[in-house]
Amino acid sequence: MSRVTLSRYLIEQTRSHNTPADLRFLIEVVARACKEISHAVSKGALGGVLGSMGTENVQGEVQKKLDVISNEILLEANEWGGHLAGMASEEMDNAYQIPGQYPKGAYLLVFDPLDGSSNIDVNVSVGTIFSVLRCPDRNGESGDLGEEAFLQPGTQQVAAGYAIYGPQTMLMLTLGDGVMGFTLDREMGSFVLTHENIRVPESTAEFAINMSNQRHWEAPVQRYVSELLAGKEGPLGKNYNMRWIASMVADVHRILTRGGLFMYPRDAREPEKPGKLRLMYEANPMSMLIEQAGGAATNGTQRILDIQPESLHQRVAVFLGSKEEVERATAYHQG
Ligand code: P6P
Repeated sequence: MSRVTLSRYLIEQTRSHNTPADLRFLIEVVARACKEISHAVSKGALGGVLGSMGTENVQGEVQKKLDVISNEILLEANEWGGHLAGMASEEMDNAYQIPGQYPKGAYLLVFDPLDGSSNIDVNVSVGTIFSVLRCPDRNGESGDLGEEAFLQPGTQQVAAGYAIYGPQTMLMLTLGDGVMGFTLDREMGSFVLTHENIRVPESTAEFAINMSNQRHWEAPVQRYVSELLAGKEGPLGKNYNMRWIASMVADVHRILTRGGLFMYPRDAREPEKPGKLRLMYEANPMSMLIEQAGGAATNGTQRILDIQPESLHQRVAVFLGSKEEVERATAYHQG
């Protein structure tokens, strides 16, 4: 069978599921931007782009040169096409306004341009995470797009995905009709469909958490992780393996590929924060992908996609992956 490129997949989705042409165009533009980011990331030290900018983003995190470069690539690729009403990014305090000389469109694009960037200098997989929302009807308003237009629960996403820059560059995508994986053919410059209708196994024997934070966790997480570590002799009656890459895209990609449970719980280090990861451009897109692949995603007490955002950069606790373990970890929070 001839290879199905991303473009062909999107055209066929349009025919079978009436995917709007400007959504198809949006995905194509984001994919092209991810190819450019992949190219910049792969240069490493040869590209003079490793290391930090000496600045901090709105999260108070040190900005890597590639964080800023990746952010600019996505903005420049998307601002002129007429498919977006605005953009928001981990790297920018406020919503990005489409410049006046360009037409505006129906969608909002929210992204983490380079997730896991602390791993770049040590050559570990990183990625770009993106989420697509419809822009609410502006009732003829013409001024700047306010943050409130973006504050929609994850159930409102019309598309979500990530690119992972690893041994292969892959694009994982859902338009709400399952999860598809595309591998970048660098010779042709095309993303080629290599993984159709990805499914997360319902059960797993592998979990991912940063164990160094154990003393800071709340009681339900302490109990649950101790049971995982107790293995066959413990209440769960089986041995578990552990992975922690400290790059959400890489950890989630493993879970989409072979199952598992990813956890970043809230902890006592910053009790005023509900977690470390960001809702709008990390947890929501990843949760849509995981649910579309048959998995589950909660913040310990509720489905992540149901959370009504209150601010653009708000954080959230994350338990996502194989349904059986997400449900168990969540049940322990019910007391
Ligand atoms: P820690 C990367 O900075 C990130 O946002 C996620 O990609 C990753 O899962 C997490 O933080 C790692 O956090 O505290 O283990 O360094």
